[in-house]
Amino acid sequence: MKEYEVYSSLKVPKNSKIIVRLDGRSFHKLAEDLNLIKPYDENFYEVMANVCKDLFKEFSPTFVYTFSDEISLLLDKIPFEGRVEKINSVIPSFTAASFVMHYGTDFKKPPSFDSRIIPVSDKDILKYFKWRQDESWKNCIASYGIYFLKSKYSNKEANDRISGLNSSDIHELLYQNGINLNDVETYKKRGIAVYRKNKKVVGFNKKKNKEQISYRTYNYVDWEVPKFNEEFFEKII
Ligand SMILES: Nc1nc2c(ncn2[C@@H]2O[C@H](COP(=O)(O)OP(=O)(O)O)[C@@H](O)[C@H]2O)c(=O)[nH]1
Ligand SMILES: [Mg+2]
Repeated sequence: MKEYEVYSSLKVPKNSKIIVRLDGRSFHKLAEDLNLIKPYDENFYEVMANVCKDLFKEFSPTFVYTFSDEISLLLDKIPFEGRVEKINSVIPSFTAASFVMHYGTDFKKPPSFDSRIIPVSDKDILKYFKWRQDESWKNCIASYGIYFLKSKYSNKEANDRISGLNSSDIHELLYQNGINLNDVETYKKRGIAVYRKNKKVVGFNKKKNKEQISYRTYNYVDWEVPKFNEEFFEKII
């Protein structure tokens, strides 16, 4: 029967880094069920950041990035010998389980995440994460925009109005009404990243009878990421 498992030999390209992107399934519904605060629920973001930390510990990616209900993992060391079925099943199920554990509440329905694999060359990495960060910013504008319009109009009217506006129109509309998006917290605009950092450790060398400095790596959750640029990624990758 083993020969019926026709997809089991499908593998990611050899010698290529990959990005795995996970996205919460029907999280607009889950947001309603859990009464998530609009436009941004800080606890939800805390939970997603903790899920990223779990992913970091389990799969040793080089970089993890999250905003809204999505997470991207940059993997240098490819797990499961590159088997697509394994990567696209174990990582999203681990993610959903971690999400439930950190949320610590009763769910109306079990949450799930979809998963896709994107092989990338080194020059694509910055391009990819800039693309997702641009989406984070667009999402920020749209979320504040619809939140504001729904505070003034019916849901239908608010939806109709926002569909005729592009991001800069919404930004301007909010600004005219005293909401300056430049002042909102960085993570809402630019997302959250997890990566390795060096920590300076000052110890004492008894033999030499003097202080000794060493460096230890640790997993850092960055709530204040800059606009992604080459310099930022040079330090990480
Ligand atoms: N209220 C609230 N909802 C959120 C927050 N973050 C994500 N969401 C919801 O999650 C959805 C994610 O978008 P998308 O993946 O396109 O929708 P999906 O197909 O329903 O998962 C958003 O449309 C919101 O409804 C948050 O901080 N607060
Ligand atoms: Mg989703």
